[in-house]
Amino acid sequence: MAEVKLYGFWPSPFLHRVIWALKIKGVDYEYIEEDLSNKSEQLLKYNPVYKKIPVLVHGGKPIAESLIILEYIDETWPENPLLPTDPYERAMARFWIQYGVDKGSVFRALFTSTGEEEREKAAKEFWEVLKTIEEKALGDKQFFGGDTINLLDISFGMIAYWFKTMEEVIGVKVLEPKSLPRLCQWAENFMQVAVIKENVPDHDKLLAYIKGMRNKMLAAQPNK
Ligand SMILES: N[C@@H](CCC(=O)N[C@@H](CS)C(=O)NCC(=O)O)C(=O)O
Repeated sequence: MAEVKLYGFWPSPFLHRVIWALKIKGVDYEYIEEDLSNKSEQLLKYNPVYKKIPVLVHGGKPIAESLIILEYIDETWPENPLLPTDPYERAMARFWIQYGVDKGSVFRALFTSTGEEEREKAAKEFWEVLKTIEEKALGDKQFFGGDTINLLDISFGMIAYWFKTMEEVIGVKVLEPKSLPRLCQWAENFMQVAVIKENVPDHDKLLAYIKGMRNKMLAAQPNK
């Protein structure tokens, strides 16, 4: 039995976070692709509460929720630390990670927005979230972690590729150099890190997947 197993679904930005962390730490693992329309018995057994991927199984013990998995990885394999060692810096990184979680609904509102007026309103609200992140969390740093990526970069990583692909699907541009210059530069820096660029899905495949996903979400909302 492999010591570390990872259950995932290829387009999931939550999965990619975990893959990046395992690669940064140099941890070998077995990857198991899930069919989310027909979840395996193992997934239901390992994540009976949410029944979602990603799930990391270490020595037979399952851990669910990507951000919890990231902290587990960081504590279990201390080389190349992902969270700052200074308690205050660590608290600040966690504050911003939580901010990203709290603003998930603003992202979802943009993703499912239809009609110009609704889309513009949702785009403005999401822009405000990104501006706050740019000004208050990133500042003039190359990465949220300073000179190298840390757990906050990993948790915001989906902005740099998933969100940009989603912009193409819905026909909106929020992450623009003119209004978010430092965050755009960060997205570029982030995507140049070898472990990140080598572990994101193919752009066209992801684009097609996000298109289909959005259509399904809209079909499930009869008022859209
Ligand atoms: N908060 C979770 C979100 C995970 C999540 O939403 N996973 C999706 C795939 S992207 C999933 O497994 N969906 C299956 C379902 O909802 O039935 C995390 O950070 O791990």
